[in-house]
Amino acid sequence: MSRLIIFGGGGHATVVADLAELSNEWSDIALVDDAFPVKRVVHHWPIIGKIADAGKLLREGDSFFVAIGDSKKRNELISLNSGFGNLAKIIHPSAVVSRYSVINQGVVVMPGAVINAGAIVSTGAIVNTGAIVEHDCLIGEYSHVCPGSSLAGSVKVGCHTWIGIGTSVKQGVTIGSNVLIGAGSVVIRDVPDDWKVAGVPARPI
Ligand code: JB2
Repeated sequence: MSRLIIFGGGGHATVVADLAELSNEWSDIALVDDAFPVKRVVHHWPIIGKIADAGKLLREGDSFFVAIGDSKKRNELISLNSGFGNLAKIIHPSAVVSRYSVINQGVVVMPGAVINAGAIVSTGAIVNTGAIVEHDCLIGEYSHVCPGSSLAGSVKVGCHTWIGIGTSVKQGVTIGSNVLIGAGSVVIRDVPDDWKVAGVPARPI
């Protein structure tokens, strides 16, 4: 079993460390965060250095995971550190993940999420608590499906897109990259890159 170093010390890192501990896949779990050395512990997990020092702290065989909600930062840190350690993926034991789906490295799948057959979740994406990713969906790199959101079959989501909490997306809809979908939206039409939409049905804001 290898050591897991989690980047970040905020809410997301706490949840990810908890999940990683439950999985029993790693011998030790430690964090790196810019709050070091002022802050040295999150619950019982030690903070062992700053994020910029991670390259020096990662030893051969270590795994790492970037647990920072900001997708651009997550992207930057995964790219910077992939030469130093093995990028992990973390799946909560209560998530239902089809053996016919593909979950890439750097992805976290939170408690109670469902990912059905044929779905692809790309590097660095977050499938948050209780989210549903139906058959043949594609979640692009570093996108975030927030808690309780439901994507019906064959929905395509680009990269760095944020699907706000409790959103529903109709079957077959394509959502672009760098899109923000407001909380509680119902998306029934395609959404181009860089748009911000919200409401029922979702409209540009
Ligand atoms: O450039 C940076 C950065 N560098 C280090 N931008 C941001 N936003 N954060 C950075 N950090 C570290 O990430 C900070 O030192 C801090 O420890 C952590 C951000 O913590 P925070 O609690 O603000 O957010 P989060 O990323 O843990 O959680 C966000 O994303 C989750 C997915 C929140 O929106 C959560 O509510 C959400 N569940």
